[in-house]
Amino acid sequence: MKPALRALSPASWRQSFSLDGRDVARWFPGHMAKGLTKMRSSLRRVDALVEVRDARIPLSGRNPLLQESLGLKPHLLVLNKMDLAELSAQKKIVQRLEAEGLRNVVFTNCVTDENVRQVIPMVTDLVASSYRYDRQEDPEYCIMVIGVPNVGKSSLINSLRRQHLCRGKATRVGGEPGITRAVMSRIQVCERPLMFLLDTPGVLAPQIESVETGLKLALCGTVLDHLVGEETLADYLLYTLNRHQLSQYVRHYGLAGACDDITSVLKQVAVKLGKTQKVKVLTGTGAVNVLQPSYSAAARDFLRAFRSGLLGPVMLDQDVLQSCPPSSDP
Ligand SMILES: Nc1nc2c(ncn2[C@@H]2O[C@H](COP(=O)(O)OP(=O)(O)OP(=O)(O)O)[C@@H](O)[C@H]2O)c(=O)[nH]1
Ligand SMILES: [Mg+2]
Repeated sequence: MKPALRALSPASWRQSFSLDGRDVARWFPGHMAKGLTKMRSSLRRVDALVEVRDARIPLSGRNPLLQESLGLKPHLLVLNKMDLAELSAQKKIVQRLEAEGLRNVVFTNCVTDENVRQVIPMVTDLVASSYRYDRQEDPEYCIMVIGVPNVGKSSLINSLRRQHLCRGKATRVGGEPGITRAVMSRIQVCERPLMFLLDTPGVLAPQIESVETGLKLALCGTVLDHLVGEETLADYLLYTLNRHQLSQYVRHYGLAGACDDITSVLKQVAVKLGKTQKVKVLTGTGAVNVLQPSYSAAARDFLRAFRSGLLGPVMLDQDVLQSCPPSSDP
């Protein structure tokens, strides 16, 4: 009988992910530092900040640097990509954010525009309650959209324009981090009230808090995959799915069972998808080409399937949430 997968029992699965030797510092490209300097200098012109985070990492997806240098303005937190997030602990997430001083939070999906209509009323209320002077004298709102790369900042701007102006795209969107490279000019998103948004490039902190936080950020596509290594990232994804008992990947790829060994999983995925590569092998009679599974192509497919929601919704910050002190609420 062919052993399709080294199907280990969950009891023998990894309890932690081996992180040694990974240099998270290299994941911070230079253009981000420039973006941050430009954002600081544009800060005077803005009435409030809209911070966008990936709803799958509502806590680890923060950039402490942004809060430190831009945190003096009224602040709305948009937890975007809610369609990809497992939100059964939504109340706990909101409580935890409140404890960090983030009281204005909205969950959105900028592809389907879900909850996006709540953003402008929340921003106007926030501005009205934060400034002493009468806004009637200053009918324009200028808001800066901030966040780590690839969380949907530009998508939010486009979604707001669809909702309030019935107009199309004003700013470029893409599946990779680093699509927006410069602090853009003001983009109108609403007529009444007259509101302009400044799109900004995604900025990661040069020192990511821990390698695990770095891997979560990478899984959500905030750094280029090759900087981390596609197979490493696929391994962290497998470890995460198994730890959260999410076995949709087994059905998606028609595997024999859940497994904690990335080499076995990628081999099966490559064979199922027909992703093979020619490799020269030296034999006694000379070199011959043999077809081998392409582990890197399988890793890319595994990551793509996860990021497009095909492996089911996840909450990557479950560990951080579980480490919360119990709520004092009844
Ligand atoms: N599933 C899902 N995908 C989304 C959502 N919002 C945005 N995206 C996708 O996420 C990717 C990144 O979106 P962008 O709007 O370019 O993100 P950004 O934050 O502006 O990225 P940078 O400019 O690179 O910092 C794109 O492929 C979007 O289509 C959402 O709510 N759900
Ligand atoms: Mg952008």
